[in-house]
This record gives sequence, structure tokens and C-alpha cells, in this order.
Amino acid sequence: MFTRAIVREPGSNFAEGLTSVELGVPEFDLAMRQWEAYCLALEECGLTLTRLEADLRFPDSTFVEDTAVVTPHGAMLTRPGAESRLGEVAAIAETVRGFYPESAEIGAPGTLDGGDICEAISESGGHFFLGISHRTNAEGARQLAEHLAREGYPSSCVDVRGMSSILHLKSGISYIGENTLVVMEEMADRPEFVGYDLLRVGADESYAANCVRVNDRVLVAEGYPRMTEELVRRGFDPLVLDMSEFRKMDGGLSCLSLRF
Ligand code: CIR
Repeated sequence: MFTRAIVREPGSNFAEGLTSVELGVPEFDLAMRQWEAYCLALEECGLTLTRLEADLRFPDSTFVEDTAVVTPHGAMLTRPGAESRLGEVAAIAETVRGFYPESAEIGAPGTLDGGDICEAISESGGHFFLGISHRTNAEGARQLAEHLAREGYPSSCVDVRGMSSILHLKSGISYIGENTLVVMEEMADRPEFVGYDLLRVGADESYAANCVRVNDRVLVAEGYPRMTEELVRRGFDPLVLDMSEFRKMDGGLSCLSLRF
């Protein structure tokens, strides 16, 4: 069960952040309404939120997930792979340390974005998939793996550098409990995921592969009816949220919060 989340309000210069998709310029007012709805959804799931003010120094800073990896045992502050995002960690560190005073830190030359880290419970307990991407390098993953091992968690790497369609590992996979791994079709046959019940997301709905289990609900993006129906068919309780403006900046549901 999660009880808390940290979120950061999008800044008015949100549209100046990084993006690799050509879906147009996000509309700030609509992004704010979608963000408020996201916060309300987390509260509806029972979480108490720490809401940070917008930080105009970092247009991507609403995507707080990338700045830390939080487990039931501790936290690791990251070192984002995009230079324009490096300062986001210092900006959130005090808040994370307020909950996890012993937080560790990824050190140079390691880079790691939280969006590449997927906790998936396997038959033997907690397991972490560490995505190696254009943001997270092998050294960053090695440092996190060592930290997780000290906490008692095994981990393994999943190299997604060859996949141009996703920014982070969790753009393509999400663990939603009950041994179920949501996975975009393009990745579904990878040997790393053998042993999980796969919920395959069709190519035309692949953005919906980034969904988030929060207590009894699964947050899922609006506009992907087959994915939502499949969640219901399997006994999950989807909570559908419009993410159109965040999608324009390569962001998904998981990126907008740190949950613990
Ligand atoms: C970036 O390119 O870093 C941001 N525009 C989007 C980050 C999305 N974060 C995530 O998926 N965890």
C-alpha cells in the first residue's frame, strides 16, 4: 500500500521542456487542469500529497519520478541523463530526505532516470527491472543495483536503447500487481519478462502501457479503450485520466509522482 506521493506543479514554461514526439505544443491551462485531476486521483486512491511549487528553472520538473527511486526500505536520488534536468535533483532532495533521511545518490559518471526503473514482484519477492536507455547508463544502473541489493532486492537490466519509440523502460512496461506486467507489443516477447502474466498493449495503444497501480486502482490514460477493457476483464479497477498535454512532452502517468 502507498500512503504518500510527491508531486510538482507544472511551470508556465512547461512547453520548453524536452520532447521527442511531434504532437504539438502543450497548452498550459489544460495541462494544469489535467495535473489537478491527477492529484485528485492520487488522493482518491488514499494518498497524502506533498505538492511542490512550480520550478521555472527546470521546465521538465513536473516529471518528478525521474529524480528519485523510492522503495519500502529507502530512497536513491538519481542523476538524470539529460543535462537540462540535472539540477532537478537538488531541487527535490530536501523533500525526499524529509521522508528518507538516509537517501543515497547516484554519482558521476552514472546517469539514471527514475522512469527507467520498474519494480515488479516476482515469484520470489521484489524484483527491479533497470532500463538501460539513452538516459540511464550501465554505471547508473550498476550503482542502483548495488543499493537495491543492500536493501535485499534482486534486479536485472533491460536494454531499450534500440527502441526509438520509447524514452524510458516504463514508457513500455508497467507492473500492476497480481503477477501482471503490462507490456507494449513490441517488447512482449523479450525473455526478461517470462514468468509474468503479460497484458499486451497493441501498437495503436502503446502509450497506455505506462499505467500505475495505486492501492486498489490502476491509473490509465484516457483514449485507449481496449487497454481499459482488458484491465476490467482481468479484475482491475481502472481510473482513467486525460494525459494529452503531458504526452506531448513525452510524459506519462508514472512520471508525475513519486509514490511510497
Ligand atoms: C523528458 O524528456 O525528460 C521529459 N520531457 C519527460 C520525462 C518523462 N518521464 C518519465 O517518463 N518518467
